[in-house]
Amino acid sequence: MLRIDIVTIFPDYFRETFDFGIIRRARAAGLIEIKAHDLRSWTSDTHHVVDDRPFGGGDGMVLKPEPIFAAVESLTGARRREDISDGRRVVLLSPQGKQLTQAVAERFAKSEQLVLICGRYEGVDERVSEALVTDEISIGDYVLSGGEPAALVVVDTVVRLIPGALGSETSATTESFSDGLLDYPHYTRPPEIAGLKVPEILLSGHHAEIARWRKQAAEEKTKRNRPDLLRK
Ligand code: 9D3
Repeated sequence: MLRIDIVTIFPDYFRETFDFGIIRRARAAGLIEIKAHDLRSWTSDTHHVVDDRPFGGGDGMVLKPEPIFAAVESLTGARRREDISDGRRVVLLSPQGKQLTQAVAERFAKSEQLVLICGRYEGVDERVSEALVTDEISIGDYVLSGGEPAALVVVDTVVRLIPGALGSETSATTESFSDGLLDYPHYTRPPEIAGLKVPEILLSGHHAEIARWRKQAAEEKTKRNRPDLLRK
């Protein structure tokens, strides 16, 4: 059983998503428990303030450390990274993080608890990343307005790796990225649309030739769209 706790100032952002697709299936099968928590519930002032002005000046606001430390303590029992037991991960979603990869997701999928902290505003007080989180993760080189969409991406990639979560679909380990190439092109009926035909070979029933065609098509597509994958 994997327990996922998301710490956010927008818990409602996640509400519907837990009731669809892979997350719903994994919850129903008892494989995961997932909850979005309001960071403001760990404030102690009457106005539930979670942000403050940056020391040293500059634009925008910074997420205060105290509510985040309190959230992690109540969710994990730990006040600092070194007290977080093996099997628990406290993940800060931030543009300054290491990029999420399939290998990172595979490690996360083996844990018993994932606490996902969603950054907001200009950033999060650096002491959170220095002393509390086990992993600081970005989902890629583009600008989001906060960590919430990134947390959803992490949850989706991780949950589908849990044995049983994919149901009848093919096993997660035999899929795209495991051989370092993009997937081969897929076709279904009809055999022709708008003058566009399905490659003849796929209708032939020659399984060995089909496999060879798919390998080559995957390589061509990878070269065109993701040459970086071939250089590694
Ligand atoms: C445009 C403002 N930026 C430069 C001054 C800094 C900035 C602060 C906060 C940029 C983005 C964000 C909010 N983003 C995230 O919290 C975030 C994120 C992302 O933006 N891209 C990829 N992965 C992630 S994970 C969290």
